[in-house]
Amino acid sequence: MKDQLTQEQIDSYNENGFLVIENWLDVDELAQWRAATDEAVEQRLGKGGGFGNLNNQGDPDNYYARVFTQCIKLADTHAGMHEIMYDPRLGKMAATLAGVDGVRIWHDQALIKPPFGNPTAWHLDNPYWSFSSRQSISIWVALDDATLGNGCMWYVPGSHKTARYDNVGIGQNLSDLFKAYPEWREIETVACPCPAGSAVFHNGLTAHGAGANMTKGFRRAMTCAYMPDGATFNGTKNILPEEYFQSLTVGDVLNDDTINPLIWHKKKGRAA
Ligand SMILES: O=C(O)CCC(=O)C(=O)O
Ligand SMILES: [Fe+2]
Repeated sequence: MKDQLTQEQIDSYNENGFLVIENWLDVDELAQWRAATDEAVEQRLGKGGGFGNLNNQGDPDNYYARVFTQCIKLADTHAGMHEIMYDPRLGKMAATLAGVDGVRIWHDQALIKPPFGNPTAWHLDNPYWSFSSRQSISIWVALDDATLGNGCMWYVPGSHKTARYDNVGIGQNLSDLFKAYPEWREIETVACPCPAGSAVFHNGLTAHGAGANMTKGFRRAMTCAYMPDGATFNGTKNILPEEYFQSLTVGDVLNDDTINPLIWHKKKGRAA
């Protein structure tokens, strides 16, 4: 794993709101990530896989179900995925790029764009979540070559700097986000095709989307979203368990290690 970041990469992330690290995983690591993802997704979608509400395949014919198969919090139900996601090297890279002292896992998620899958409409991530931070960050790891033809990631560079908390759902209109941010229509978008095993990091306020999958193959990605340690509850439920959600007051620090494990902290090292 290419886990060392250069100042140039950090500067580029800060400037653009995203960063591609090609061939981030070596061949063996990629095989491990693929195997864990395939198995964890298969378990989750299968009968009795638990966490039934944490995938979007309830009606496989609806539009969103054909954007990608989305399975959330796989590290909670699959030991191999737990090992991958709790690797403090991921947390250190995320914290270093985000410029924060420590990060907690918000949620992991597999995003598998099927053959001939729908595009992923332009959107922001952080407004979906239960905390608001201009330094939230996600890692998106290509498990297949991500190409212009099968739905690689696209970004509006620099949009994280001017994003407000207005957002749109990932619906059928690719362009809805630009109704809220007409000023972004003037910015040249950037495509991020990359070989399998590459990592793409993005800020939770950077506008992004992905094209349709025009090919007969799958475009698999395994991702994880991170919350800066110390972030506070904003009133949104998102993935919080009902009981915990009910116990919170806006402004409370989201520091329950069972729900949002601290995977790396500058002072504490690996805390979870
Ligand atoms: O994989 C995709 O199509 C979209 C990914 C995405 O929106 C994300 O990782 O935040
Ligand atoms: Fe996203």
